[in-house]
Amino acid sequence: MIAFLDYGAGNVRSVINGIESLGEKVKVVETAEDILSAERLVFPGVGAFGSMMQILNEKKYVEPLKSYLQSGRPFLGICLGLQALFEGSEEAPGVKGLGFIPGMVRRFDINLSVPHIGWNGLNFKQPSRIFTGVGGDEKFYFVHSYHVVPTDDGAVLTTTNYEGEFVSSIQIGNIIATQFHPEKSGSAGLQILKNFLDTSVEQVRPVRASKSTRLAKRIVACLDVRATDQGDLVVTKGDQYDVREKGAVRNLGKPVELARRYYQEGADEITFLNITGFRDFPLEDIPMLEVLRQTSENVFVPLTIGGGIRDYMDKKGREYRALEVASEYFRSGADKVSIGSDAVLIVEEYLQSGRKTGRSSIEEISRVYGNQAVVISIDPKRVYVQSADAVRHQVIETALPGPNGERYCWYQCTIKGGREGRDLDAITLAQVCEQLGAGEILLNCIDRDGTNLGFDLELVKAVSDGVSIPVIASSGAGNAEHFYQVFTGTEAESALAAGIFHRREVPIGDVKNYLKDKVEVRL
Ligand code: 1PR
Repeated sequence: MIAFLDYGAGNVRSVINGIESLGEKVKVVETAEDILSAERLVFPGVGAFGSMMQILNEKKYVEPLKSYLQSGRPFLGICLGLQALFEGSEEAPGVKGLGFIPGMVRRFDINLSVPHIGWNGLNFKQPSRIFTGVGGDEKFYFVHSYHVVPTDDGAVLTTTNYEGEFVSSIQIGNIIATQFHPEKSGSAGLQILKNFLDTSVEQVRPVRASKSTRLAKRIVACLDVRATDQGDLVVTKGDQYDVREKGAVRNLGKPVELARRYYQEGADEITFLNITGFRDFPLEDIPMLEVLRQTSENVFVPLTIGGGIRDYMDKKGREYRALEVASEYFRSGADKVSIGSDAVLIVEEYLQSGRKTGRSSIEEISRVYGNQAVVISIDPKRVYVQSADAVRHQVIETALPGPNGERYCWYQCTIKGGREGRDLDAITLAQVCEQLGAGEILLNCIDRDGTNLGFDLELVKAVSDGVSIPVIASSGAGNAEHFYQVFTGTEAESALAAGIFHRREVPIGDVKNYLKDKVEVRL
């Protein structure tokens, strides 16, 4: 039996699913005694250092945890579960960590996008039993803005390169902790979990082919989900957001099955967009929560869910915070939530008042679960103008002239699934959302959606040059070359497709094989 410390953090369900998929049973810690009497303890954490330590103190888990660590029994910390072992963090000045390892947690101070999100490799610094069966060139999934800095290297198990070199895991006897998420790192991650669970496996030190590690460009599979007129929840796909064919909602398959297929085909992430979420009450949208729960049982790559995340009042007049909706999605297996229409309204209000309320969905969810857990889904469309100062929005000069030869355009934001245009441009939206705490931009394009004409490179370039958080290019992918163009022509860290995957026109494997000698990808 594995003792499992769930302090109410984000997506711990996937760690439990990972352990149970390996045939082990988990007992969730409920008392300090459960920690003290544990034989093996797993401590995963997603979110913010400050709120984690606050909860551990409130639950009086700090001293039992320190005693357990001193006992030298098997311990696996994941992400914040690693950072908690240190003395403190720049993320929460003055808040004490467990202090089991001398050193601090520091924010990345680099020119690359922060958070560090995606698949990166490991430089192996000492042998460990968690590496049995690990070849050395595998990539593992990271999602964090802070990294540990031990005062001496004795505890360092692996490092990873991201501009500089940072510590990506530690080992002191049976105490092992990783910054990366084994439960979200596909079969390589499950191997690490399996090794931790089996204390009899031997210590090995894999040898890496290349000198340093590199962050891979991510290929994301997107499932636009909605109910048919008969009420069945299906994956659909729009042509410029129009999902109807001969009046009926296009039905391209069942969400859980398609997500499983894309996992097996090598998708680096899977995104579910509940495209009629703006109409529904997400917490009453049981089918969508069920899709997430079922998917996370056997899909071990990151899951993002979007659609309808906002504060709302239900039929009985009961008020719900977006944070409650997000928490339910995280507990159901999501790693990130995507906010669409609500983000546009929040930014409009911010630009009007010029001040942060601290109560917007972006601010509240990122404060509790960390920036990296909040994605902003943008649904823009091109508006051509005669000159760069024709409108008060951020305008670009375009190489694709308008219907009347216009050489300038801006990207108008929309809400409610492209149904309502707003007086706001996509670049400004992305920049303000970053200031409010968002960790990633999902940049769709209504003009290119479902066209197979390729990504709108000018849009992706304009937005990815304008923010320092990662950008996912989306809409219009028709072949593998389009991915090459967006990864070499813009700063986008990821690229998403839907139609070509649903219609089996270009399998994910073909995209990766095409890219593999050109840009860094996870194979
Ligand atoms: O506004 O917070 O309720 O969220 C609603 C979410 O649903 C938003 O993220 C919005 O992007 C999405 N959405 C709403 N309506 C539609 C629609 O299609 N009618 N789909 C929609 C957005 C865009 C991509 C699509 C790519 C790739 N779909 O996600 O998958 O364009 O497609 P392609 O590769 O086939 O070109 P809220």
